[in-house]
Amino acid sequence: MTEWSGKHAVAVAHPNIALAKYWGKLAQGTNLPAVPSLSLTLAGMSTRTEVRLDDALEGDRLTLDGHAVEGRPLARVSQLLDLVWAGAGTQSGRRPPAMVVSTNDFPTAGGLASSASAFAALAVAADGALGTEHSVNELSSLARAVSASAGRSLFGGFVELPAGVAGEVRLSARALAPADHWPLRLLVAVTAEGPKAVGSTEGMIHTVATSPYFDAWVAWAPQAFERIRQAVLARDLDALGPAVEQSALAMHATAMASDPGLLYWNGATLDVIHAIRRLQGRGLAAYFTIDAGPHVKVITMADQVDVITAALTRVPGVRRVIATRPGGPARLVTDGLMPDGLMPDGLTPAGERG
Ligand code: 2P0
Repeated sequence: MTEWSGKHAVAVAHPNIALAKYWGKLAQGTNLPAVPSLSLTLAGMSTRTEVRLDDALEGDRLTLDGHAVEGRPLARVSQLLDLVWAGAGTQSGRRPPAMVVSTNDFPTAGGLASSASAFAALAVAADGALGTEHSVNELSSLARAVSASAGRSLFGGFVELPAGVAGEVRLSARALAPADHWPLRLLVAVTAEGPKAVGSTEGMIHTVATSPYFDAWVAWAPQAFERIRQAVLARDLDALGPAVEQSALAMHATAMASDPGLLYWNGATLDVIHAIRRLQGRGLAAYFTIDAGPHVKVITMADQVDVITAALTRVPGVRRVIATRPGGPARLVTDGLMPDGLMPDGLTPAGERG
């Protein structure tokens, strides 16, 4: 066994759902968002990723939900491993190849923010295995450079990611308020299985290049972000809900106006929106948001979860409803994959060795 072989770490991270949406990148720089975004990290869904270094490998390997994966997903994994290695500044020589094994307990690549939790978990596990000892802000910036929303999943609770400035290299998300700041509930109405047709990265590039509304979106997004930020700080759901819906609809309107138009919704997506509007008409506090996929996420309070879940379940085309709540940061875990027989479910915060 050579110097690196056998070194490993396992991390868990949660997806996040943007309340104020990110859509579009600056032309220059390392994956810098054109607009500020604000998200909620979700308990109840998670990605678990092991990074195991192996000098005997010819290159990195990736297994996702039990299947070997190559091509672009593997290239992005290698990109983040390289960034974690190089970013430490103290490493010399070639980065050791890694076996990366990742599992999601929710649908992958279907508009449920799987890239966010995937690259957040990978950043933490890579840092643990390579012994690079990055700060959480550095890991957020490195993950952001590969997938912007992943920069937000390094943190728990309510998280903000500023817009980038052309040419800057480091841009990390930051915690706005912890998970226990506000016990919101977020219900995911799953309206399809399988991956979406157009990935977020491609969709954004296409929108920036062809949508006549893109400049208006970039000009408007900061004020929407600020409205949402203030509503979160004030725990004011009556103010938050309409602003969240408008952010999502403005993002989708911008994407739909592309040439050819980008349409992430299916029929059930629209049926759920109308169902939510009817619930609002009955005085219930439930508000929708939609990402780059057909599922609808509904923000509400704990005491309304049962009635809203029942209403969502009655909408034809809704396959199931996943209940989530504000969750914690990406972190190292010690569990059954470790060969040395060390035990189940010890949790340590990001930054500590597992
Ligand atoms: C968001 N989305 O703010 C928005 C809303 C989807 C819709 O961030 O190209 O996978 O990897 O930086 O982070 C999804 O985009 O895109 C996303 P890249 P990412 O949550």
